[in-house]
Amino acid sequence: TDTRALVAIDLGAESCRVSLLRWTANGPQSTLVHRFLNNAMETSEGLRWNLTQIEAGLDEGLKKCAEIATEGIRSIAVDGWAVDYARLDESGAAIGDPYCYRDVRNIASEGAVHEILPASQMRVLTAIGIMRINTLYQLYADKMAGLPQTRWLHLPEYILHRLGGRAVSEYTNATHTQLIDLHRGEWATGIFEKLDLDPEMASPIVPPGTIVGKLAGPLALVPAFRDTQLIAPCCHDTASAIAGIPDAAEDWAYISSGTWSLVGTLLHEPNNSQPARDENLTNFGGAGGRILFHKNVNGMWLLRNCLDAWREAGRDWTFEELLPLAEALGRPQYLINVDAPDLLLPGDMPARINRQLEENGRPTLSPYPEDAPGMTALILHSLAFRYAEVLDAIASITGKKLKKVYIVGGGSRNEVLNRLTAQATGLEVVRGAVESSTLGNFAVQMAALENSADAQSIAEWAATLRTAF
Ligand code: LRH
Repeated sequence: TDTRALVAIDLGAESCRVSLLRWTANGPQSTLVHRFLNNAMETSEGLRWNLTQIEAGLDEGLKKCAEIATEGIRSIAVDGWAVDYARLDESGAAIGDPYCYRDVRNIASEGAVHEILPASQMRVLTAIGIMRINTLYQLYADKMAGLPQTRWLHLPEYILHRLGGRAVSEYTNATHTQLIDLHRGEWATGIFEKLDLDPEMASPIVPPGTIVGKLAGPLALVPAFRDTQLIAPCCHDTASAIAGIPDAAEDWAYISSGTWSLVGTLLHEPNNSQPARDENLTNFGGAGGRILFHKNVNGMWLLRNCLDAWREAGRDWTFEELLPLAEALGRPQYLINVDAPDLLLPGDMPARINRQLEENGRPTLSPYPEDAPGMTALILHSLAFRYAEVLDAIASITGKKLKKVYIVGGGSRNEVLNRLTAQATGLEVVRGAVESSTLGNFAVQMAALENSADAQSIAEWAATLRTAF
């Protein structure tokens, strides 16, 4: 058997991670080899990701992996946040920095798209939830701005391509474009045509676990990287994170908790029923042919942006300090709507929250940052309440008798939120892996290399590798 190590790259909106899976005498071990911060930057040309910095960070991470794994590296796979993409020039290099899905340009493009193709019609066609962050609205925003309509690749697939892989659009990530026919698993060329977007600029769809090439370029000269395969895992980080939950039962829901909270359950078939459409629950592709049936709920984004605002106002609160203080305050009298569109935008979050309170005739929380525990309590209780609302809707729409909810991802470390979630939902909360996307990424790699990337092999590998974290 091949005992070389595996590398998983996980691109996050707050940080990017390069991890190594090695086979030791004590079983498989995953190590976080390199982590670097990420953040979209407000520029004169919109909210953008610094792609040069991301690529430099990954290069550094890969070099560190090669130094550690003297046994050699068998494969590399990349997952990351969905929807954002790089436009490519003739040579396959990115044209400029990619836009962030939170850029305000999508507000106008969403309106323009729906004038041509009404949201309700689009929803029936695609089974995908209508969200203005979806790739479709961004491609249309490019068009409205008169930007060149060149080939584009989502960021994980772009990284794989830059490392030497062929240009592909991995299926789980492709579903988040809102440009796919979920039933056929193919690009919905009709939608492209209606919106005068060129389907030829998208890349061929491949299933998770597809080997897309071999590492090429300068890194391939490093001895550990001889004959290293490049694999498209579930390139959508959330699909990877859910692939990292090895539970074959039907009685569980998930919350993939990071910048966003993805609140949902796995299905065997898409559910595009009227109630699912009314709730704007989305169907996305998952590992092994499963469907992620969920809703994007706000997440650590709210707290992260509050911490940033408080720091700028002179007080550098940490989560560790704030959480017990917030918990001690108990349930606030009023809650906020965590999914109000205004709270998805960057900027002074405490002010945005206060504005919402004010608009609803509630007393505001001031002055800050002194009132950070109060604001934190408000956010946590409001999130837990929203999770419960969404899970109730999911249970009634799917007819599932939910017993437990797995919480995976960085946000699962927030024990206060976990307790509030247990109270609000009445479900047993089970903590999964903090690095569940990386776990799912490795599981799909192993299934692809050793078996086939079907649901059962992926789940078996996820169970085997769970102990590596
Ligand atoms: C989480 C995530 C989520 C998407 C959003 C763009 O990182 O991929 O599933 O909706 O980012």
